[in-house]
Amino acid sequence: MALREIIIVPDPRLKQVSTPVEGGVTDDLRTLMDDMLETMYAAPGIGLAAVQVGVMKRVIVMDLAREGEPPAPRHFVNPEITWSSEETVPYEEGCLSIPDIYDEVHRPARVKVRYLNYAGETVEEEAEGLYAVCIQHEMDHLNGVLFIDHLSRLKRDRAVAKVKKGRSAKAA
Ligand code: K1U
Ligand code: ZN
Repeated sequence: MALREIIIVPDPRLKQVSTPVEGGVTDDLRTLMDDMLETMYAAPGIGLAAVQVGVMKRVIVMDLAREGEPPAPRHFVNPEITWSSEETVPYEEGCLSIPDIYDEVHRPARVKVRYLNYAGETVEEEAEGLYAVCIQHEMDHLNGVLFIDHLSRLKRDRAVAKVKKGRSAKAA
């Protein structure tokens, strides 16, 4: 396994739509997902989309285990949201590609998601709570959408400016 670099706003790759995986779940794809999980745990984070390590494929990893619980890695290849609830809920989101910025986003409270798992099997399940929030945040990444795109233009521009300023201060 290997750590990969997480790309940060305003990297233009974060605004691109990722491409479906063709040919099923291969050993090369499993290596990518292993690397993504290692990178996500090191960050630390609870989810990561392949685009965030510069790979434009429709692949997501996630682990929602709480501190003290055993790891519970999840792998999503070509995920699709097949149903969303009318009811929405707010959640204070963060993003590893927008460091140190957190804000409230409203999203459907429950979704149904269909995807290929690590073994290449098709899974369809209903997500709620943090799982629903996180899968929608990560699916947004696959479509070139960031959580700050759900905020006002003023908040979005301020967030990007703050990240840029932080990075130039670190580089100096
Ligand atoms: O996609 C990402 O950038 C990862 C992001 C996922 C996410 C967080 C919150 C709501 C929706 C999606 C993160 O993991 S940000 C870091 C984070 O939430 C966290 C870090 C350490 C412990 C617990 C949470
Ligand atoms: Zn994110």
